[in-house]
Amino acid sequence: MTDASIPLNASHWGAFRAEVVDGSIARVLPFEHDPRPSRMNEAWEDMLTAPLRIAQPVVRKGWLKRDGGAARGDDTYVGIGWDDALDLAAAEIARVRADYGNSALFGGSYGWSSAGRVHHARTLVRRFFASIGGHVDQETNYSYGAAMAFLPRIVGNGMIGSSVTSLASIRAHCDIFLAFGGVPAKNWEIQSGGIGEHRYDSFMAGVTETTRTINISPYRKDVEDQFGVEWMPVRPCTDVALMMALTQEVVAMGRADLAFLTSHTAGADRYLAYLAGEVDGTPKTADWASGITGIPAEEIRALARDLPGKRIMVAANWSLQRARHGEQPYWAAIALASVLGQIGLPGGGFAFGYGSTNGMGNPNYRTPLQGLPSIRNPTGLSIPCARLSDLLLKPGESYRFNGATRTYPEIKLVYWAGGNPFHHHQDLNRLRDAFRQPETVIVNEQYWTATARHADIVFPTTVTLERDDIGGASRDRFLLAMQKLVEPYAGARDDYAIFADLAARLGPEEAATFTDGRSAEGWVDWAWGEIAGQLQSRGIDVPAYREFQARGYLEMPEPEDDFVMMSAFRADPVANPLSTPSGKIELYSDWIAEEPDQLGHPAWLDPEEWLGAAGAGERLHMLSPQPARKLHGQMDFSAYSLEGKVQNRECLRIGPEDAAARDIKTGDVLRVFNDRGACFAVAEVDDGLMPGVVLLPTGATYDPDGTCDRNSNPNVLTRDIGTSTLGQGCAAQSCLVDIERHDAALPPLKVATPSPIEPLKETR
Ligand SMILES: Nc1nc2c(c(=O)[nH]1)N[C@H]1C(S)=C(S)[C@@H](COP(=O)(O)OP(=O)(O)OC[C@H]3O[C@@H](n4cnc5c(=O)[nH]c(N)nc54)[C@H](O)[C@@H]3O)O[C@H]1N2
Ligand SMILES: Nc1nc2c(c(=O)[nH]1)N[C@H]1C(S)=C(S)[C@@H](COP(=O)(O)OP(=O)(O)OC[C@H]3O[C@@H](n4cnc5c(=O)[nH]c(N)nc54)[C@H](O)[C@@H]3O)O[C@H]1N2
Ligand SMILES: [Mo]
Repeated sequence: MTDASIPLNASHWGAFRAEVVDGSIARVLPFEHDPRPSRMNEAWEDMLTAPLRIAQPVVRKGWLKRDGGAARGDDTYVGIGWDDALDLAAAEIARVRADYGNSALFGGSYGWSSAGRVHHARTLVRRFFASIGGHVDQETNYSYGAAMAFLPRIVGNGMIGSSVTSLASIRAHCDIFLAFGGVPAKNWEIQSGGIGEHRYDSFMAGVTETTRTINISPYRKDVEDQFGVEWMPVRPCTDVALMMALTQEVVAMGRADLAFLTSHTAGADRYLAYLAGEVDGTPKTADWASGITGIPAEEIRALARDLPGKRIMVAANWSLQRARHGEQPYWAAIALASVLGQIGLPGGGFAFGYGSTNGMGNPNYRTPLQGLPSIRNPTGLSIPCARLSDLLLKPGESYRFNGATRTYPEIKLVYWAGGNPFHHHQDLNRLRDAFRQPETVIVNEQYWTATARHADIVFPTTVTLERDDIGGASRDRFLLAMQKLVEPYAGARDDYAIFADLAARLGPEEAATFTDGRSAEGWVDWAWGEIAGQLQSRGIDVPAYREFQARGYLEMPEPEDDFVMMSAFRADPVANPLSTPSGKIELYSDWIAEEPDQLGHPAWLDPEEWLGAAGAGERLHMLSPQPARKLHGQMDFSAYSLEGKVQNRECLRIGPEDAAARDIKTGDVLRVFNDRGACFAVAEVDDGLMPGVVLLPTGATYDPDGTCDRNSNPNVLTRDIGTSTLGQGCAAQSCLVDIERHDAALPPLKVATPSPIEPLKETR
């Protein structure tokens, strides 16, 4: 039993209580109200004192000698005191700002950082740069960037994120739940901001209780076996063809909901003409889709026959759109739900992300959260986040994004805090070249990540157990107190203190704008005041902050739980139009038709790297899903993460036929490669995988030796290209690889130990 008097803290993988004895963690206990706590909490002890924790500010030797970035990623560091480090960094920011202007400063800092809202690193980076005249920022995200950019024109705002039709509505009304990408349990270990309750079991039990559920995915285990759902294996990046064929078969049966198409959609005639083959001579039939998806045509026809007249939820994970032309399966899902007349009905329609993160389908508790207020970026400049390498490699070049043409500014200084681009970006060897372009790279990190190893100045930062904060998520029942439990490790300081000290060195006005006269503790008090005000206006009793902290959490009242996406629009599309150009669901969009690679309606557009590609030959389609034992690259070094590895390398799942064809068995060391790079992994033969597809999760720390990663980071293999000019999202899932057994010894990992650091005196 968890003792509720032990202090509480929280992370993106859950709340927990931690007992501290003599300044170090003796025990980590699950939060008493969490029905399925994550084992990732076991990593906390390693995270506090890991050998990879950064102990002091450091500067790269080559940078001190003005090497122009040549040795970035391969260099030695020198230790330096805080005052000197802050002086160096502030002087460099001031120099770049004076010589080139604020548009030469990049402070994108995409990344998940930690759960607390006050110490949210990315918010602090943005606030810092806004306080000193602005910077180049990043917009959209890696999770569902393609959807963020284009969905507003198709179905209006607010259709991506957590506002999906509730589980209660699905349980009560849905007949068939089409789960494109499944509902993997491991993704439900995570929820941004902090989790009180992991609800995977109740979600899946609720859906499957009354509803026929079909896991449409290359991987059977994208739904836990215990729920006994049907499995329809589909080749990666081809869901759009299946969705179009289902739509066309329903239309051909005379079962399309023409009344709904007329009253609630625009451009249906053009899409239906395309499906009928009137645009390119190819009707998008089950037989046509079979050749693309690998699903027998009769199975597609049988499923199409089952759909009309029933309540259907077309659910797709975010993974489907992290692929070349990832906009298309989402648009085709919306079109399928439209042709079936399901949108806005209880338990029906479309929704994105039920399988992507904890709490999807939860009621909206409106759990209030408050970080530091943002300040408008004076330059107004940003890039779609996944165009990072292009930004650094192609200054002055123009590109299309979201219906407009933009130009990449020339970046001289990169500042990152709270994210790990050498974990998250595609084609890491290209990113390594890109990171050698700027004059200076500054990183705030807790650990010697691959990104810290590519910086010129590294500031060691605290982890959540070393500071007070407030966490939670709007669709979680608990507002969570995050209590400081231990003093900061070695020389680590809060990001807030680092930015406040840098701002002070850049000028009094800068400092005043950044801090607004508050310390970090002052901001926590302020945030609590804001939160308390919001709760009191809803008639909720709020304790004083200290009392909240002592209890560890505040429980939100149970709200109404019958949310149905787009129900008001369904009921009266004239009174409640969508925020699209036509006010309706756009199945044809003039705006999209103007892009050179688009047809203006959902379409099968060649994803280039997929199993049906000309020249795919014997290559395998590598998917790089989210890792089960960690959050992205975080905790890669923890015992819990290592327990899932073999020989310190990540396991690559491969189907029995593909393994046999390559003489591979479980436990064999593999070299995975393509013309962008190579890495190592250990085979795990898995009967849940369809032929031709392998899974290598993200998260292993990039450890480059030329273009080969000594470790298992799939992003040395993925392609660095936008989903399309619409969304410019991350297209990691469109990736072909070769695999061979590697019988020679594995190279030792350099990233298993901290970067080499020398005392400063040797270089000055
Ligand atoms: N191939 C492939 N690549 C992908 C994906 C994929 O599916 N396939 N998925 C993509 C997706 S959806 C995402 S969201 C990204 C995730 O990519 P990231 O969000 O960049 O990954 P994290 O490892 O969570 O990086 C957060 C970093 O912040 C540090 N950190 C934590 N707390 C703090 C703090 O308080 N202060 C500071 N300064 N640092 C802190 C952590 O140590 C960690 O290194 O990856 C993307 N990349
Ligand atoms: N444990 C854990 N959970 C996480 C995270 C983590 O780091 N660790 N990260 C969180 C974050 S930031 C995000 S954005 C979400 C991401 O949520 P998702 O993007 O939904 O997650 P993925 O794990 O990339 O993919 C889920 C499944 O989709 C299937 N899939 C991939 N491509 C295709 C395709 O083309 N068609 C079909 N039908 N299926 C496909 C794969 O089999 C994969 O197992 O996960 C969150 N949850
Ligand atoms: Mo994400």
